[in-house]
Amino acid sequence: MEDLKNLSVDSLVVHAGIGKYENHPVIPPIYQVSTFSFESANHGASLFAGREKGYIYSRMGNPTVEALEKNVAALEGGYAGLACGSGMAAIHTALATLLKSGDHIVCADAVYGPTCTLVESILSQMGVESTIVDTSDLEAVEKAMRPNTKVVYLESPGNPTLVITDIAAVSKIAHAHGAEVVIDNTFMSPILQQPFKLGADVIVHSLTKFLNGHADVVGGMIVVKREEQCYEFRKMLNHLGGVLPPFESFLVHRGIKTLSLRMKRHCESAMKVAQYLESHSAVEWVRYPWLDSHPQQEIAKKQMSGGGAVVSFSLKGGLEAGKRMMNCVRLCGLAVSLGGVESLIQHPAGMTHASMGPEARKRANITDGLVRISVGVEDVDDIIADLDQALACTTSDCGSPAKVGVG
Ligand code: LCS
Repeated sequence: MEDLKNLSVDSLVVHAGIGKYENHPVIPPIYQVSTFSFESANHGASLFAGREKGYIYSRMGNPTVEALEKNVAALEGGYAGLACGSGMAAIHTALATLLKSGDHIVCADAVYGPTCTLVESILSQMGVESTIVDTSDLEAVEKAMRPNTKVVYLESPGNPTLVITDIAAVSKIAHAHGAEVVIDNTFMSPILQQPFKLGADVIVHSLTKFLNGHADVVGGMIVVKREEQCYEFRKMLNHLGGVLPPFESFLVHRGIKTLSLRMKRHCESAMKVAQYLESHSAVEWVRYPWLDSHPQQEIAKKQMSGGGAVVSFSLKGGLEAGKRMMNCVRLCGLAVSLGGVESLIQHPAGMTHASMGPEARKRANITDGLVRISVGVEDVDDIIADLDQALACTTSDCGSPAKVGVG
């Protein structure tokens, strides 16, 4: 990767990670194999002992998967990537590497619902203590730190409230207490936010979202910053076993080639959608990091280079009006997930964040009326026209129109 060092991220998306393969294909071929043969018994033993480099078994390493890992590591400016079978597998593997029984984690309240459940209900069964805080409140983070705190975990912007955490400031606090910062950079992708430059130690991604971008793969990635972190993470992934298969790796790597183009379009369109919603008389409030009305807009502009694709809002008619609107979209899909080329709309309290329970949602400011839209790359006027007709449904009896788009 030495020769890629001076390339901008727009070039890295296309070129990083691609190795040299038999017959010189310009992209990595799909090594759809579970196991690799040895030249001799001694060669096999030598690979297992780490005396020689080479492939053994695809859970332990595969050239197609490795190409993707190198690509994402280069985009994030990290030392290595570890491709996982889902975003949740990446989060679990990362936390299992860094935490043991008796340790303590400080976790942001505004995170993807199952992440909160993993920390509060599953890691706790393994003896890991947790404190959930609003990480945008630096005093609260400082107060939550204990002598046994090993990890501060956060998303910024948080899913789905889009609350922004000052990553550099939280990293300073964590490091002063000997803890590492793990950040889920899914909502921004390395195009819009580079957490290692702000002090984070480990980055996780749901590849399912922007990096793949085409709603056809579930995957995850851990990126470590330093060489010395690598061995323990790889060992944990290899033993927990939640790796990403070669075909999925190929698809994600293919998707990443257009990541910076897509992110530019997502940001432009999401800003227009956010402004449209903010001007609509049926809308109570809108959250989007680039709007002047966002309470942490200043920090957002300091650490991000775009507002992303996700817009959250609430209607004056509350949950019932929100449901009516979601039932009436025709171009936008009524589906969970985000970051794909297609616009998707969903209801966090009833869907993505249902597993957290009402108290955890209240703590994270996820109101029952909050609706989340992931703005895709369709013509933004078509997206706004769809939202406009769906909002009109909230005040008139429209019948139940059949969907013409996705979902
Ligand atoms: N991190 C974030 C920020 C996420 O939004 C998600 C999934 C995950 C991790 C987990 O990734 P997965 O295992 O699904 O690849 N978020 C979803 C959402 O908001 N709607 O559906 C899934």
